[in-house]
Amino acid sequence: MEQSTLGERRQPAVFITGAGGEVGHGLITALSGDHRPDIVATDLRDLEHGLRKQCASTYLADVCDRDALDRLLAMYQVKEIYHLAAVLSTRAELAPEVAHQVNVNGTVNILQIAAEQGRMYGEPVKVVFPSSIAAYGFGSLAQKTEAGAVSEYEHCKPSTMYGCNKLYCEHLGRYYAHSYRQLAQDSVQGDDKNRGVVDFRCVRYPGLISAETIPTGGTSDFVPEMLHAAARGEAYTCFVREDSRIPFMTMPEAIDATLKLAAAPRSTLTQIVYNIASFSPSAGEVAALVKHYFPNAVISFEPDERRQSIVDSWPASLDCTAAENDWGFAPTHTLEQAFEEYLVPRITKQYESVS
Ligand code: AKB
Repeated sequence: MEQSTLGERRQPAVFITGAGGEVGHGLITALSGDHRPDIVATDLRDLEHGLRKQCASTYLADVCDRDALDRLLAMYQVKEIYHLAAVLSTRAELAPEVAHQVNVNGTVNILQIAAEQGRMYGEPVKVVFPSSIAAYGFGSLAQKTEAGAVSEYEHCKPSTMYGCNKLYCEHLGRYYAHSYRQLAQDSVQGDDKNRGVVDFRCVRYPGLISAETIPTGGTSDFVPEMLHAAARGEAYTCFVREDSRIPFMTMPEAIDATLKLAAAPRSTLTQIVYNIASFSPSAGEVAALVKHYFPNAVISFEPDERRQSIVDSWPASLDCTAAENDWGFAPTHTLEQAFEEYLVPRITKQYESVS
């Protein structure tokens, strides 16, 4: 059967892996608007009902199981993939080889599927990939402080398995976008900005703060954990020093930026990887704001030296000029605005509704 005929018989779809996670939670809601292809969502565990009903189909699937992914996607013409499935930095240090399996082999599976579908339909499949500030690595706090705001290609010497995984997958995505099977007779090369079989795009997420969900397994979790604990009236012991400083943004800003990159004409993109962030507070500055809004909050600081060293290896702030110039990235909030306009109103409402 002609490939094009085969293609016409399949349902166009947007495929999301790791859909039940924090980013997936916000992305599904943002994507499930009108005039969008059906959402096909997968995760290792069932999605909560509110997310499931926004998807055309949801499946339990492991991104490391290529056969399962092939069977699952055989019914769809995949137009876009948001590959969110990952083992984050802290959890990855407890099981580094498992993290490599999920973070790298899982991503290879997704890129291969995208390449095969891109060849089948004669148009590149868009793969949107969340990398991380974990892709950076500083050898000392002095080096981190001296570097200030870093661009995408400086100081990329990660000290965590998660950071190594994310940096390698950035390079893999560039390969699939521009050099895939470059010596094969039938290869479809990506020229400067078009064609090829995979249209790979990547944002490096900073720490993310959501009013709706609490992260698990990350090393930047101290900020959302601190805020949610205060909103629940629980004491919080912060695992990093008060002066610890890394870039953050709110989850809505991260989702908006991700979709803005996804929607950008490929011809306007001068890079594969883009930094995004909104503010770079210290843990102490966040604690002061939390106490301003939750005066009864009890926050103490007991640094965990090993998790502290991970945070100290990450940049204090990011240079987001490339994202601003290429596809119009712009932060929505300062830290203070984020608390006043989004975090405190939504988190208060959320915990009032459950109390
Ligand atoms: C983590 O802490 O591992 C993640 C990240 C910064 O990518 N939230």
